[in-house]
Amino acid sequence: MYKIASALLGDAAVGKTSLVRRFVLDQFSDGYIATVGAKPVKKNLQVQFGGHPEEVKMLVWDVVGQHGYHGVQDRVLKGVQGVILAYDVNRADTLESLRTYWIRRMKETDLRVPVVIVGNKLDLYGDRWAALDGLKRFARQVGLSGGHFLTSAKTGEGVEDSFVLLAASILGGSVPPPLAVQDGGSTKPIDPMVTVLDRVIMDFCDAYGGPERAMFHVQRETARAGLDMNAPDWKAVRLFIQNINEIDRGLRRGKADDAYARRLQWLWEAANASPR
Ligand code: G3D
Ligand code: MG
Repeated sequence: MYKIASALLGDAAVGKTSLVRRFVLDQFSDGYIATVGAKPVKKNLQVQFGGHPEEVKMLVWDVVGQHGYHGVQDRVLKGVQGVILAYDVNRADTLESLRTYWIRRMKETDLRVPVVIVGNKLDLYGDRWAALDGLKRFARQVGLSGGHFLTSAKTGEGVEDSFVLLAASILGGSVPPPLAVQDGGSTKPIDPMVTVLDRVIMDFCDAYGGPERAMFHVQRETARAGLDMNAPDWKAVRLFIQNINEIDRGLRRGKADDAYARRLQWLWEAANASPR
């Protein structure tokens, strides 16, 4: 039994959570809920390797797509052996983001692992040949030697194939050449409130023994605080800080007060940097 860890990266709403859901549960549901932080999802699968089928336990991190969560995104990337980069074939900007943001994140964490690119929501796109053409051209431009697929989380087309190919590439163990990033490509300005929330989440994860244990609480407490990851409002962030402080208190009384003060200070600084 092989154990591998991977991450699914790409802009908000391209369909990452839906792809994971299709892959793991073979289900699709409408209803957008922004992914909080990063969610670990596991699936056992069979992969052809060395001429025979191998049992593989695959962990997929469903990572928040909003730009600016560098702490969460980079932390997850440090522990993975492969990446799926996802975009929406109906939104050209989400393909461009792979180059200007997501491949850059991989570079900045020195990640040299197999990559599969998927162009999702094919079911909504009229011309599959044009879509495939765009995907191939992009793969060539960034120097991707691995694989690429058009997918639909809705119909299921291409989804399993993408994950299985990634798993096989990881087992294969070859180190691919680095992907090309856009030189000096400017990314969109980052919401300071996103930066604070990212910092608070990582601080909590460190206190709580790492993201795999902590993210469950982060998920629950952001929901309780009514926090929108894509556009966090400072009042909701403050409520979130209060909520996780209750958890910290139960965990390590002595240090909880320091952590609370530190996090409120970050929030205060950011709120003053950007009056809203
Ligand atoms: P994210 O995790 O990348 O942010 P989600 O994206 O998986 O939450 O999906 C965002 C929206 O796109 C959801 O719809 C979801 O149902 C839809 N979606 C995801 N994949 C596909 C697909 O392959 N085909 C179609 N037609 N829709 C897809 P809503 O409507 O809830 O915003
Ligand atoms: Mg999601």
